Amino acid sequence: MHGSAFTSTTPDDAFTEAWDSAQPDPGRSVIRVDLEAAEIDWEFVPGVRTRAWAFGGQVPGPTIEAQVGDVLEIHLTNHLPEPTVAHWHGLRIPAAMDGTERVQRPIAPGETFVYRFRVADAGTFWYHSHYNEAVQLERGLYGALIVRASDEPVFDAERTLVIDDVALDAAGRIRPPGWWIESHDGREGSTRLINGRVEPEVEMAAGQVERWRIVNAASARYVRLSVGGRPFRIIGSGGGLISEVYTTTEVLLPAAGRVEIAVGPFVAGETLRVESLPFNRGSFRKHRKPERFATLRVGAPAPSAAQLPDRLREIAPLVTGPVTPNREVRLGFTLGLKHGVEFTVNHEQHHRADPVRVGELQVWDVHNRSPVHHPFHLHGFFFQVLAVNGTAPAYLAWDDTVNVPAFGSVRIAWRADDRPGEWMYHCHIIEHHAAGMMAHFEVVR
Ligand SMILES: [Cu+2]
Repeated sequence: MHGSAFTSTTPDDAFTEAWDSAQPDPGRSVIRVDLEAAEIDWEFVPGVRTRAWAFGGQVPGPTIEAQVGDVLEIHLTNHLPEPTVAHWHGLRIPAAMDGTERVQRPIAPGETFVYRFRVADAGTFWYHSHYNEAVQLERGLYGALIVRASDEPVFDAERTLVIDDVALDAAGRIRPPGWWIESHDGREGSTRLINGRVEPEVEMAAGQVERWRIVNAASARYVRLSVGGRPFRIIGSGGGLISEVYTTTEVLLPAAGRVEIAVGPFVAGETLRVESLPFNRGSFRKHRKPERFATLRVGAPAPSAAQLPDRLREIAPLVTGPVTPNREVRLGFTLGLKHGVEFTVNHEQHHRADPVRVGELQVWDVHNRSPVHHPFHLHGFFFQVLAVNGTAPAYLAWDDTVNVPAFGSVRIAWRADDRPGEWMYHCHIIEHHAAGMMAHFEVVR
């Protein structure tokens, strides 16, 4: 990793400033959450006890819920045998609270660290370890984080589905990280999980419409989500509600991606497969058949009070006409001794990128110079996708994670609000990130 001094403030000063600035809006509150990271026994598969690592004694960790304008005060105690940190994926919080090794000393075994920040945006976010991630994320150190606005669309029910997979050996133990194929593909396990359980059954009432908040917490797996092949409506992405309802029968969730969908109504007695359709992301491991994550059973009818407007949110486009990008990000790879395949940004592992000035429009072309897809994640800020392989997306949205297709490119636009400090972007295939496909940069005033 490249050493780089903090030029504006020292981390301690930045941390104190962030702490002091975390005040709830009028009428909102400070929500204290006590989280313990510890080794537990967990039944990913019923009857099979697996040593896992978890927040709050469960996989996923407890869903943290708040309203826009609340302050979350999260006391994280580390009972693991090694250090950890927690990253608040998608939240626009001060750099000092971002939960990476760049902005804080890792939390040693036995230590407690307190994160404190105001939540500014409604949406489906998640938290996860950002330390030794190939091990810690795989073992279960992740959870959902839901922030609601005061005027959400009305549904009959809401559920949060956190997708993952785990690679278990015959004795039910999590396999240690592999080498050549796994360093290229990233870790994929054949035990497919929703909310920490293998292919669970989900039941909903006939005639009702539910809001499903879906998080892909897998280390590497892409999920081309289908609900029995039926149409569903996309209402949200990584950065909250999208501009207008988009009806489809499938949606691609790269690693770390989130989507919110309106599901139903269905007829009593129906059984639907919640599954991933075949998808080729360029990995050695192929997904040629649909793979089931859950079974949806439709029970007795119940009255519906769901009201979903077509227009969900006003999103002002950051770019309207032709525009010249001010930065190129090139995702590439090289062969090396440490991981077999070393992954790079602009030909450098753990790249040091140019600073970004507060308020200045950023238009970045992210080029993928490799034969595998990469999910590009920007910490701490939302961007708008302007084009994927030259084509504008179907709807306007805010996102923090976007798939960059193999040998393809994505153009994004974003603007840093006034949160100076050290930030990063990286591929969210955990093994690619670890092997160098990441960059640090500073946001400066
Ligand atoms: Cu990657």
